[in-house]
Amino acid sequence: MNNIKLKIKDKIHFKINDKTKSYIDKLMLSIKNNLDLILFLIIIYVKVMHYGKQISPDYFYAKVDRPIIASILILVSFFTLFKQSRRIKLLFTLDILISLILIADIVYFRYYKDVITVSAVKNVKLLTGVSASVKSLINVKDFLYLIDIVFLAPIIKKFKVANNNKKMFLRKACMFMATLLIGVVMDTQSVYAVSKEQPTLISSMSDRVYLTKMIGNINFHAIDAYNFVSTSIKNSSKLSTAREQEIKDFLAKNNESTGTNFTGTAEGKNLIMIQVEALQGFVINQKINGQEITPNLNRWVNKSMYFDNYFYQVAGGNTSDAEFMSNNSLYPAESGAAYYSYSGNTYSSLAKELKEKQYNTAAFHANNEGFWNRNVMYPVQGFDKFYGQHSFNIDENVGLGLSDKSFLNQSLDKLKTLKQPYYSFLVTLSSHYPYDDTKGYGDFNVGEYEGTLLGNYLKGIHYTDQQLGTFLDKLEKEKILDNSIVVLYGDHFAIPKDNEQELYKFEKINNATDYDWVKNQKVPMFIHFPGDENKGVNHTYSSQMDLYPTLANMFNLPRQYMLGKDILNGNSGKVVFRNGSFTNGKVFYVSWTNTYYDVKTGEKIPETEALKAEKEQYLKELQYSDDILNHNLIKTFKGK
Ligand code: GP9
Ligand code: MN
Repeated sequence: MNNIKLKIKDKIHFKINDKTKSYIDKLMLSIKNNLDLILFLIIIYVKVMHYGKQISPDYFYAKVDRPIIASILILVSFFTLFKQSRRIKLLFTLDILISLILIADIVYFRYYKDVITVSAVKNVKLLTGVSASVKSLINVKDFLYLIDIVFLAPIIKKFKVANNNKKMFLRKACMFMATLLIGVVMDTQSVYAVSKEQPTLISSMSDRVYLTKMIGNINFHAIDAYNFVSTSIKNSSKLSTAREQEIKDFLAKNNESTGTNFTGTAEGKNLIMIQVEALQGFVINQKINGQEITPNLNRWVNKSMYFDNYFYQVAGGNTSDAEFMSNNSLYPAESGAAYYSYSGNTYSSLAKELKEKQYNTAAFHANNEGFWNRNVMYPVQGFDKFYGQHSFNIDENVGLGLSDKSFLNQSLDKLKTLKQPYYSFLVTLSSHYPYDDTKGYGDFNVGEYEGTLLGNYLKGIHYTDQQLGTFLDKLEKEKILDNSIVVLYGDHFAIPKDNEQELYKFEKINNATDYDWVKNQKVPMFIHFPGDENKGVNHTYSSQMDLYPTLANMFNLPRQYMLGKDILNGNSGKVVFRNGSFTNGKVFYVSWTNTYYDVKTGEKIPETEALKAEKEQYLKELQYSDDILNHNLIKTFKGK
């Protein structure tokens, strides 16, 4: 009996062993058949992770391995379709290519604290710093990215490729589908998570290092390449002659002189333009607990021509949109940031036109140079010099980076070295959302707002006001203002829609409507003339789109491609927002509810034929702006 039992056991054991063995054999064969793919996945994963750790030793997004693996799987999937002999060579070449990109990225990061984009490569001649010092930026360790290539080359030569059998095609197709699907699903999940956390980050590419930290280097370059190609296609596709003519006619009409007030009054003078981070209109001439929030700006507002109905119109490009509009009088991009998507275009920017008049032009902003693609866009817009993070001694941080105090002090020293006449464009940083870095400005008493976003903002903007005051006073004392025009304005809102109730409470607005929201989306803007001339308040409804035409008239610059208006001539109160909302100073149209409000009473009013036509006209103008950007029309028009 026992014997029989043993025999049966043996048989089963033998059978299992047989089966396991055949499975193991199959598995081994399958591993051997795909060894190149597996190895590629591991090698590239290690390299991309290593790069990620180098750009962010302090913080590395914990789940980044997921999008990194996903992106490599997508790459790998296409190679499953090739014969192994062919595939090995292709994967090897791709390994070399990715390694070189990683080396370039790491070298670029060392200088710019940023990730390379196609447009940066295209504009490499314009990039200051990195092109001049590539040698000194390269580290011997960087070549470790190529170490596997040295070892793999001889192995690949000797590697025996497994035999292909007839079933191969079907198997290949299944493998391709499976790998691609897994990669795409995993990648989509990661990209979706990023778009949930920061909705505009992917389209605007404002902070590329952060984005790369979240989705990995391969995904970043894939998105960037896709964006570049799609913009290039739009750029090269031709508009119909009729449409081109229509835009040309509109521009000609829109750029006609509307009067001679202030024409040429600033010619030959320096221009010092200061864009202030998150300076929103409601703080001007306001007090909290009996103290002025912005005592210095209030003082300078009184010494200047002050525009108290000046709106910001930024869209997906936020700060960079404010810069873009103020320097070009073109609307922000339909989606994303023009500073990123249209950095390959030709512009007739303020700096460019002033340069034609022998001005020296310089931009100052102490954040890393690649943020908002400034290192590309400043030269494109005609700035000879860009004093970015590398040009400043980062000796004190408040908020996002160098404190406004130190930034403005150091900028003043640099400004004094510029040959006159000059155009200096300064962009501040400290008063950046979420305004919770109280190191520099903790002692301003905001009473009941203590600990709230609005309270923190009041402290933050009070701090920046102090620094701006000191800067402007110094300019005056050192007689720089005798021969300079100073323009100061806020880039965009400070209080986001999420915190609107805090704003309404501060403004003592009960039962707020959309109109209460939109009418608060103003930023201060003033133009200071030598000797405090022309001081006073100008109530014209105006916007960031109007700054360049206004300055063009004052500095006698050609006005050909601007979509805004000269605020000091004519009586138009037109302000058009990127989402199609608009105001003309009498009526305010809110596009997201399709509602018109009477500016004087704040009451809703019905749409009239005239208002409808006006609305449609403004939508048309936004499309003209899009066409100008998408088809690089300024280049076309200039060429003709
Ligand atoms: C970054 C700074 C802030 O350099 O300009 O940009 P924002 O986040 O306000 O658009
Ligand atoms: Mn900003």
